[in-house]
Amino acid sequence: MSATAQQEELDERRGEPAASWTAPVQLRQLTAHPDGSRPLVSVVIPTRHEAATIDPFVHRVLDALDGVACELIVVDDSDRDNTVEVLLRLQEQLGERLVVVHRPRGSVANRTLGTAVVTGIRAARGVYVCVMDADGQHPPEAIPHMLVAAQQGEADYVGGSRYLPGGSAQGLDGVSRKIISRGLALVTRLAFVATPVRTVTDPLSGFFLFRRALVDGVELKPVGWKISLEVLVRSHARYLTEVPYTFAQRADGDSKATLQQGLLVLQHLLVLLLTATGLGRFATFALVGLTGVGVNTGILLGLQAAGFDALTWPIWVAAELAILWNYTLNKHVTWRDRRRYGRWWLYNAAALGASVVAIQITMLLATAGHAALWLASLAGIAVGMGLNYAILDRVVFASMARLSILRTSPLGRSPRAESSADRPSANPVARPTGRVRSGAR
Ligand SMILES: Nc1nc2c(ncn2[C@@H]2O[C@H](COP(=O)(O)OP(=O)(O)OP(=O)(O)O)[C@@H](O)[C@H]2O)c(=O)[nH]1
Ligand SMILES: [Mg+2]
Repeated sequence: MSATAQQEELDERRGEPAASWTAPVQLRQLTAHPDGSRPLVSVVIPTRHEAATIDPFVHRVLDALDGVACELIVVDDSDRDNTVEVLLRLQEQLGERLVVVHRPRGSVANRTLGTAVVTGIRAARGVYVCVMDADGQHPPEAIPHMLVAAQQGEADYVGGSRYLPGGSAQGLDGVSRKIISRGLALVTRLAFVATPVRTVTDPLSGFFLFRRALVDGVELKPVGWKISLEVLVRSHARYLTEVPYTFAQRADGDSKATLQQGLLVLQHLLVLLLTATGLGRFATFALVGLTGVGVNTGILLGLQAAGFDALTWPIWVAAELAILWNYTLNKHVTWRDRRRYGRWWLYNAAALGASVVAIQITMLLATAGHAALWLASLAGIAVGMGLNYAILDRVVFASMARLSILRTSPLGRSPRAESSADRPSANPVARPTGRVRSGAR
């Protein structure tokens, strides 16, 4: 199936009642992974002061996944109740199926829900990882449906959605939280409108499932609570779908959600936009271009002041020196992470090509299109700049290896996801041997 057809099918099926993904025979196929050596799914559950809920919840998850090869990884940051003792007792009964990571106060630099989930993801061995809360607000019964959706649609990411037909956010406390939640989901989709995230109805869901290989080699650095967005954006997930679910009332214990967490979502959005989408790189490129305009004009005026005719050889010298200036800055600042790939002659050729296109567009708009000269010129500059950026990013500052992958991968799927999907676990976090691990990161 082609990449587009695959995403089209996922889009068509999105919003279907969860049960329509599931047929008994398909569910049975979930019980084993072909190589038999690792679970099909690792369920990552962060906890903080959930002594009252965690025991029944763990049993509820295991019941929901009856017959599915699974493991549960609970990452606990409690320090004023006995959640960890409850977990230890559970582990005596369940053995390998329950992994407990305890992070006492002071054991890690940044002890938050976000880092707890990342710790759980890194400890996971399953083909898929599912992340969910421990307070009963996310229904474990939906996990098999998510697994089927992931397998049938070959999706990289299956989000639980409160906002698809069939889903509900009824358990969110109060009207204001409901409005804030909807508003933040909308802002997120708009902010990432240039990426597949725009199609996700609930991009900030705390309940989601993804192929573990998707985050192999991807550095996850969540700001605040919204790990689903961190995974979606940093992994550049392409094949996405969602399954509706009802966000229930908290079963027991108390909420740790605060206004500060809500504000952190906005900070997280900004950080992701600037660092993970290329927007920050483009802004730097534009700034460098602006300094280049200054260099060009300065040299031209300087040579004119020295008595040369600016419209003969000085105009070429000024342009070339400005290109050299831009090249140096772009190489050492804008594309500093890929600076070893940039070649001066290729950079020059790209600048020349983009200038020719910009001039042609300006001329076409001003003559055939009868546009005002300033408008035609601005349009030419905008197109030339976009083209120049694209060539620099995709060709001039791209490694030969990346270029050959683009040529040979018909689906255009991420080489990381392709190569590691069925590789045995390269998990850097050692497995615990039946005891609670303390202070793991
Ligand atoms: N490990 C860890 N887990 C946390 C931390 N803060 C919250 N959690 C867990 O993360 C999950 C979500 O926290 P909740 O307080 O339920 O937040 P919420 O679901 O957005 O808010 P409510 O709707 O009010 O329950 C729960 O399982 C918490 O126990 C933390 O700092 N560390
Ligand atoms: Mg909750």
